[in-house]
Amino acid sequence: MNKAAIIHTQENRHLYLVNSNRATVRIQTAVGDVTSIQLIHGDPYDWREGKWLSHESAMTLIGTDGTHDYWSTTIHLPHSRLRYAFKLSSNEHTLVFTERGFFNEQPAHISPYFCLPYAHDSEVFSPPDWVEQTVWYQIFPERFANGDESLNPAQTLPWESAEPKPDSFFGGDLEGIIQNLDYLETLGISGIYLTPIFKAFSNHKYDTIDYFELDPQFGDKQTLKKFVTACHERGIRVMLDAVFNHSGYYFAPFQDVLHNGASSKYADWFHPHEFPLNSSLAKPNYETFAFVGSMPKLNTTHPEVKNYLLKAARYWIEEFDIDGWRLDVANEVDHAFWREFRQAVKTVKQDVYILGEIWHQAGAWLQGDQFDAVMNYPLTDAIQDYVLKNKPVQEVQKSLSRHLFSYPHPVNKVQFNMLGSHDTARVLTVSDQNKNLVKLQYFLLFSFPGSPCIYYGDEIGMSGDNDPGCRACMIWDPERQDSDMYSFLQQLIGWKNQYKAFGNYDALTFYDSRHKDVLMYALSSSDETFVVLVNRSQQSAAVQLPHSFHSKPYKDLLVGQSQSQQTSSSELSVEPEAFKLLKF
Ligand code: ARE
Repeated sequence: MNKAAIIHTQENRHLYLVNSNRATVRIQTAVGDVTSIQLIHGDPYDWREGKWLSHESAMTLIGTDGTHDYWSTTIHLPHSRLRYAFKLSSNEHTLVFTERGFFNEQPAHISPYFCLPYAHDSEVFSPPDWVEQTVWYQIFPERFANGDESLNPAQTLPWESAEPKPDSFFGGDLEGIIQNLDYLETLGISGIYLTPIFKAFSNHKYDTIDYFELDPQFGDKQTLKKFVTACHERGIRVMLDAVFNHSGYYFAPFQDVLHNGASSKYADWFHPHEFPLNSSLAKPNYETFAFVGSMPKLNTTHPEVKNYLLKAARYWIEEFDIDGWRLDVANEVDHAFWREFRQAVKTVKQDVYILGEIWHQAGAWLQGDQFDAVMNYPLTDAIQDYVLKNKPVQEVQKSLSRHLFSYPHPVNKVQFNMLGSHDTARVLTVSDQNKNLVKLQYFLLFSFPGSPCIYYGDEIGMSGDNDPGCRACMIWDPERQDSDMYSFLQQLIGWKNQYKAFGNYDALTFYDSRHKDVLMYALSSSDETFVVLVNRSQQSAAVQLPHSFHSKPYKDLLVGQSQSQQTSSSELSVEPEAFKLLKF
């Protein structure tokens, strides 16, 4: 048995509370090395049965990432306390794995056993319950719709009159979004994420001038209240973008430090390297975002900065009833700040969604004390590895498993899943204008657990290279909108709303399709199971259903609801660049 490959930590990817009396325990073993695992467990003080830790629960092999097999079981905690160990069996022998190493027999003394001391309600990962069923729509406000020309900044260009540049203005505003809420409601989305709308210098507003004022080009606070109310009346949640890692150059406290240097009362609000601060922007002698002189990094460990930003975080919830905060450059702000941030905003609105912008593995922020979710770019990469980069199907399945099993399932169920954003090229562009492959990617996105997001304009077939190309004006001319893509995304949203196992399953199982281009997996929840077959190739693909589904009736959801129950012949053909969604 490969002991070195046996991994169990006290991190929530291996041990988490499902609720105050159920816990999920996971362990990793070298692929193919272990044939069965029994979790030995019990209450550390329960000697009443003459022996303690007297329970054994079989663990289920839930997947593999090619290096490790992943095992899991969920157990009842009658008294909220838990000590446990793993009895691992391979073809040669059985070992008991504990916090203090391996034993040939179950240890007689309690101390080697792993320990979950006490299951507190407050330590159950508890994201807002509305998120897992939410379908988001991301809007870059400057480019969605110009609803009030009187607000146009001086240099505003006519709508769609030019390719966007880093300093272009086209006059998008809140009124323009309000005027198009019918369009969004018809699409079926139930959440809108706006990139920053507070007073700032640029067209992207990530260089904040005032954290308590709207940017005048987007409208006034009355308009924001009207927007949020109109969204809520339609069952649409609203998430704003908080830029707390840095301010803008014209943020008054930074200007004060520029002019008064070390004697400024705001000197410690930032991270100066020396005084006077260099105002040339070219070579900032102070910490910034990404060496960008116009984005001085805020000292979020300073009490005054923390109080100022937390006051802003509460303000937009208290005054405008927003439903979520997307946190910019979240990984470069200290954890202590985010823990206080969570306390502050959840006190004001218990079910506010806290979404961190983190492009890498973010377990350290998702232990329940900071974020509810992160922007799930690693899932985007895995989907595009399969659909666009022709990565071997088995490798894709392994990387998807590695990613999904790096978080507790309750975290996966509320992750913010997207195929692109205002920071990436658009999905139709990276797919070389192949609409079928865009559909496959959006289908995969919606089928995985989490809260999917449509980037504005993707639903009508907009293209665009990376920033600033992906921020073009929304196309409102119906003649130039791809109504087929719009209908397809409506269908995906419909399936997510109708079927619990589509997008928020209890278990996902990958199967070997034995076809180099077909990804095959099952999604199951308590009352329904889907088998998904995706064919990325330009040729039809003949595949066998997994053996456990042979001769079971199913409904092919693409063929239409009227389809009678089909007896599942074990052989199926998947059309080129298409998918099958079979409901068993
Ligand atoms: C401008 C130009 C860009 C230029 C950039 C750097 O437009 O072409 O590359 O300057 O000089 C905002 C604006 C951008 C602007 C930027 C700087 O929206 O248009 O870019 O300010 O002035 C990393 C960070 C991530 C960050 C991205 C951009 O980790 O947090 O870089 N995203 C947020 C926002 C942005 C915003 C800012 C931060 C600044 O979403 O819109 O930019 O407030 C890999 C890495 C990631 C990296 C990612 C993208 O995947 O893993 O860490 O993200 O690439 O580069």
